[in-house]
Amino acid sequence: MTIQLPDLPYRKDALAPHVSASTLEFHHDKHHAAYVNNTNKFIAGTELADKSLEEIIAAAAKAPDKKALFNNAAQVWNHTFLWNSMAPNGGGKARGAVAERIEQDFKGTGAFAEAFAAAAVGQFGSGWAWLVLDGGKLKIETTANADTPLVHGKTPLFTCDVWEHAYYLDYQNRRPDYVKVFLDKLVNWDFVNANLQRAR
Ligand code: MN3
Repeated sequence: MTIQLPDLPYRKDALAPHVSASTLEFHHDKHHAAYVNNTNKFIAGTELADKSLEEIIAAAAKAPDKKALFNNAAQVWNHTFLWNSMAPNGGGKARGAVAERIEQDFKGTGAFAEAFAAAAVGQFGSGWAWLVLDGGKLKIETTANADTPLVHGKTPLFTCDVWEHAYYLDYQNRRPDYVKVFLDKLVNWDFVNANLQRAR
């Protein structure tokens, strides 16, 4: 079994003008594809060759000599999760079950959006901002580089990629503008609710 590059769940121009077709072309067809290819090279002929992506990530996370495999495999997972975290006509006020949880755990949508943006903008260097379920509570977290809440016993609900390759073509150095648009226009609340439902 080899790890496959999944298709984007929408056309490359579906998120424009918030994320351009050109950004998605580089981000999916070059960056995500490279992580997939590297992962397959690392696992070829090893005991991990027939494992699922999640099993590969878990095994590599525990092995200090498999850091490069971890980085690539986790980035494969994080990017597939990212594509589904965004949707055309997404963003804005949370809907469904997660909306109630945001009210409870963050004292409202406005406070949530402010805290998420501060975390995403404040992540120094490359990484990810996440809404996760941790011990039954919603929390905002950031991870550096390829790190993922999956290996820290938390359930990711959605993520925003804050590596420069995610926004530089459209926003140059203006990460705060990109994060604001991500929250206002892109978050796929149906995906968030499906993840929340599955975690119960
Ligand atoms: Mn990326």
